Amino acid sequence: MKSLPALAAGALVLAALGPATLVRAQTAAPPKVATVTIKHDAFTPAIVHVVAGQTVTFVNGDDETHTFTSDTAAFDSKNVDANGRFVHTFAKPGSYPYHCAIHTFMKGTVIVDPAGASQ
Ligand SMILES: [Cu+2]
Repeated sequence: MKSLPALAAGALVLAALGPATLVRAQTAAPPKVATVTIKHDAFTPAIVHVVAGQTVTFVNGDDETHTFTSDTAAFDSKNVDANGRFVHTFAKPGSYPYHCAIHTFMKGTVIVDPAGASQ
């Protein structure tokens, strides 16, 4: 029965931190990798938030070729075949709209927040 004291200690730590602290902890340590997946001619999620310096993995989950092409020439995957992927690291904060060069109705946006932002 060694797990019982460990569980109790964990519960005590959670109780001591409180909900506000938990939210701050999540903000300070965002996921290191964000993923956008194409399904049925749509970027999912259409809008993804990352922090400057983070890498976004773009996955073509369709059975046809697509591209991940920045509207402002910030990046361009060129053709990505079915089940292929493209990786880009967003160093600078800003809003990065992009589209598929083959199916121009496909649109998405990567929003890059400043690193260490308190929000
Ligand atoms: Cu496409």
